[in-house]
Amino acid sequence: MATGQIFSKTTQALFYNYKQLPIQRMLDFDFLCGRETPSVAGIINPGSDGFQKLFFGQEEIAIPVHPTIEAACNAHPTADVFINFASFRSAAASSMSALKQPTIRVVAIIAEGVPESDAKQLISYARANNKVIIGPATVGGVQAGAFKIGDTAGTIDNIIQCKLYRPGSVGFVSKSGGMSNELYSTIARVTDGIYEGIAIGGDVFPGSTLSDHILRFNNIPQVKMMVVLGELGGSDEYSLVEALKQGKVQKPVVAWVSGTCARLFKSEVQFGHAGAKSGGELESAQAKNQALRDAGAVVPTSFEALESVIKETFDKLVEAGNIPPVAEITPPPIPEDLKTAIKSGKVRAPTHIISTISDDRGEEPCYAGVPMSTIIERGYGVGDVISLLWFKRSLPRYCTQFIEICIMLCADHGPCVSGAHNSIVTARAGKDLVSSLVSGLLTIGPRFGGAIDDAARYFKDAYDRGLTPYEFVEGMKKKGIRVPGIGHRIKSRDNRDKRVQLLQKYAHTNFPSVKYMEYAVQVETYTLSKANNLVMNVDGAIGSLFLDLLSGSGMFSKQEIDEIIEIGYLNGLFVLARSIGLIGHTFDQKRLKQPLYRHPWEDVLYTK
Ligand code: Q5B
Repeated sequence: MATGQIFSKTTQALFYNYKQLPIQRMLDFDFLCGRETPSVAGIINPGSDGFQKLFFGQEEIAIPVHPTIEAACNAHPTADVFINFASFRSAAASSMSALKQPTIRVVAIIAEGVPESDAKQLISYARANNKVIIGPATVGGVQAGAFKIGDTAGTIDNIIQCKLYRPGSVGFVSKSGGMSNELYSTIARVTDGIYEGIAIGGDVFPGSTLSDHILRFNNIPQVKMMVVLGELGGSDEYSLVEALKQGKVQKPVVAWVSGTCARLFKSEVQFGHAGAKSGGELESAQAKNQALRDAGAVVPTSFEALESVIKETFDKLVEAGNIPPVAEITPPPIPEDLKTAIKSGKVRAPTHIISTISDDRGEEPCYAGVPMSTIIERGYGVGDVISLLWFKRSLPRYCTQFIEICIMLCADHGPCVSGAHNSIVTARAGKDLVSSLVSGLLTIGPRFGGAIDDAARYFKDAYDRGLTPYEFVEGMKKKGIRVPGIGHRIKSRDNRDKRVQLLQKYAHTNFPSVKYMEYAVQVETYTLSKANNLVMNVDGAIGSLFLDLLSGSGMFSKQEIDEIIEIGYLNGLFVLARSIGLIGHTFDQKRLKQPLYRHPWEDVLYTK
């Protein structure tokens, strides 16, 4: 066990298990104290490495993350404190591993419930190797103005109120972490504040004892008096009694052992800590308080009187000229996190994204303002969902059914089309679903499946300008543009595309007007007079019929229709539909365990 100071303003720690809040609190404390270097040198997150971004004042810093304790110690040989936020299951093993590192001097174990046999092994190893353990079951400790372990002393507001950003003259040690917060506040009220405060933890076998720290404080010149807060149960306080009796402690010690109320209970009482239970008479708070009083400690008559005896003891030291006045400093303000500041209405910040189609923040997600439950209760289909998310309105059933028919008819067109072929080849190359799907989708474009928007654009323009099919087609030819929506590799006048016929039939029956589609049919009649395969294809049918849907439904203004055509919504129908087939082809190949595809030589014309 160290005999003097264990922390300083340059102490750096390794933090085991990534916990954002306590690390950020340590760094905020550093900034408050005017430290030049962050007190956390590295983080150990078993199995992962990289960096974690945190704030050091206003600056964002990247703290290295290491996969093992050894790696962290090698990377940060001057970091000699190990702050262990492991669970009780792994705290002992990781603490032992840290104690065995030559660079580690102090190990703080936060977990509660570390098995006592493990704790004993850790303690005996630490004592034999002159290392300090704080905990288990502790919040840690603090050297005011220098270094703080994890969550010790709570929020920044509390730290400022307790003046922990600059050193005072009082060494404080307690068992309880929660009560240490209380006492930091009390001590700040009636003295010049804490020099160092340690919570040893409430276990039966603490890694370091109350007397270990009192003896240490005795050797630290800046500590002028000590305050001890013990509790009933165990015999730790008696080693302090012995030290006092043997004259090993020369500075005034104010002490209180809590748990005097245990006598009011008829049976044995166990308080919050594993070690805090009423045992034999000697373990009672009363007996320990009396023993400490007899040994020379200043012991009040009740916990309520503790504050006044701390004040009296401190005032005497001041009067005797033993404590020079502490220079008061104003700590720098810690910049508030944006989230917190926004929440409290102190600041406003521009958003980076604007979204109008869905909202997942409420009790249930909404599509264009329609809650999920309504979508289900009303028996909406995929067409309704598309109409909400793409067109931001509920379209009449005949429209959403048309959308669904488009999706169903375009879901697949066999393994030989460009998209399916790509997905098949990709799946056979051993790639995953998303890669196979995407490689198929990437073939969708002006020739394959992606001619719907252009078909709608050109048909609308030609129809609205009153062009005859002849003027339109020949005009396109002059410009060297193939009429989108016309022509097919295998479909022809005598082998019509059934999908086109089905769509036309549906529209004839359900749409109030099919003027654009009829115009497209006239264009087809003309193109068929040129070549047998210049039939209206599925892209042309959907493109022209969607124009009829948009203009005939009465749900869209002229400006909205122009915008939909301009932006190009309609290829989305083919992309969405064909994804179903491409995923199917990918699964099919994987199910059939097909080997790597290699195109046959015989099928390639090798030429110069
Ligand atoms: N010519 C589709 O061409 C295809 C012409 C034309 C005027 C035209 C072609 C085309 C417009 C784009 C379009 C969607 C490339 C098609 C789809 C989904 C699919 C696919 C599947 C599925 C076929 C021969 C002669 C040439 C050309 C002329 C051809 N098209 N003239 N307007 N539109 N269409 N794409 O058969 O004088 O000899 O030079 O680009 O709408 O993708 O099932 O496979 O569900 O998966 O290769 O249905 O029509 O004809 O290129 O040999 O041309 O006809 O200028 O004239 P082909 P080519 P010339 S549906």
